[in-house]
Amino acid sequence: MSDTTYLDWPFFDDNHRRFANDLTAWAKQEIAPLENDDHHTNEALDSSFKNIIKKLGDDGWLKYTIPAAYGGALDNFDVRHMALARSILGYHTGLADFAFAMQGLGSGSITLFGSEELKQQYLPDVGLGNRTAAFAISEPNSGSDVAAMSTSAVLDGNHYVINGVKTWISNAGIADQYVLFARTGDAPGAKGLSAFVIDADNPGLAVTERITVIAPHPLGTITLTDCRVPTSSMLGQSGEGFKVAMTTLDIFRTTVGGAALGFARRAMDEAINRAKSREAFGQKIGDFQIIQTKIGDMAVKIDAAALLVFRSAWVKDVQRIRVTRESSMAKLYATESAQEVIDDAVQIFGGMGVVSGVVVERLYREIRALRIYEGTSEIQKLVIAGQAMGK
Ligand code: COS
Repeated sequence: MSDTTYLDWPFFDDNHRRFANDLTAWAKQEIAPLENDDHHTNEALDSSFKNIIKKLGDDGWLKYTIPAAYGGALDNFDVRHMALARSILGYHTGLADFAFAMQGLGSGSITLFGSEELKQQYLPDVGLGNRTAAFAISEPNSGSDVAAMSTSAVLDGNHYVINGVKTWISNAGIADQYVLFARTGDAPGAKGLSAFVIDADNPGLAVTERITVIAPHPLGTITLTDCRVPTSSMLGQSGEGFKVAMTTLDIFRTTVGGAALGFARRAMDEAINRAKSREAFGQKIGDFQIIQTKIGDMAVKIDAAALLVFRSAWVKDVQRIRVTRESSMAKLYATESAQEVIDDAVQIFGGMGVVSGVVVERLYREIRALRIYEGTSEIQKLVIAGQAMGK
């Protein structure tokens, strides 16, 4: 049983504690049995993923990804609820964490920058799980360097005509709508970008590739060919796209740290059970100090990561200020340390740790992408250095 004393920290109020306890009980009942679902084909993966979204939607958990005015559970985004949710769901399966996360990331820019009409149109169904959301920013030649994107949106009357390719897009092929970033202006780099919301059934949008990754989740490439979207589907103002993307990522990077925490806690629990049951040289391996030092390191890393994640969430929720520095620190440390915790758990399992289907083997694959998506660890260090040096 995981340590839950972190819930007593002053970052939380009783609503968070109740939420965490209720979601933990629900996830044990509804998500834990799905841990070993078959994801070997895209069909099996998609069906498992849609099942999870439906469960999360039916039982009200997706309401924490949108504001109350549009059917959400709380007046505003509460990063602490979202980070707790990702941690608790991620403890059981990366796919459940990911389903929750994408509803938030994929609709977050609409919540933050959308017109009233767009919010009314999209958010209620996202919160119910009736519509699946996606966030399309990366391109074949523009991942970390967002400002180098080449997808173009050209004004034509009261429409924009979008052409380009977006890749590594989570939920490609499953999503009902995409928040998509494109170049609208002559201004160079970050200044010429704008954000749009585009329906998946727009005839100018096609899913042109499905990408298979080490920890299965729906991922692919979309191609926009003379894709016409009304000017009213723009999020924020023309030229504000980079700000829309970065402001959204400032919120969701903290929750990536939350997911990493869930993976790390699971790995530590698995490692402790293994240490207490596996015998070698005439005693339980957990009686050897060399194993105990690994467990000690895991516990410290997990608490340090939790402090950074919930500090960042608290600053955003309570102080309501920009958290670029705090969210980058939370994502960087929580994902990197979770990778170390999981690697040690695999080591404690020995040969069993690399057997397909064993939990720590799955976690070893699950954690890897978190050090890359929504800004690599190297990008987080640049952002933190920029903030520290007063850039
Ligand atoms: N919130 C609001 N505005 C921001 C911001 C933030 N977090 N970060 C930058 N901006 C603004 C800056 O203030 C600047 O505005 P002005 O020109 O008006 O001053 C503008 O955006 C450009 O900022 P800058 O040139 O300083 O860019 P940065 O160096 O801050 O950002 C990195 C560059 C590499 C950090 C950024 O592109 C990034 O995070 N890349 C990774 C993207 C990513 O996560 N890719 C994966 C796809 S998402 S799954």
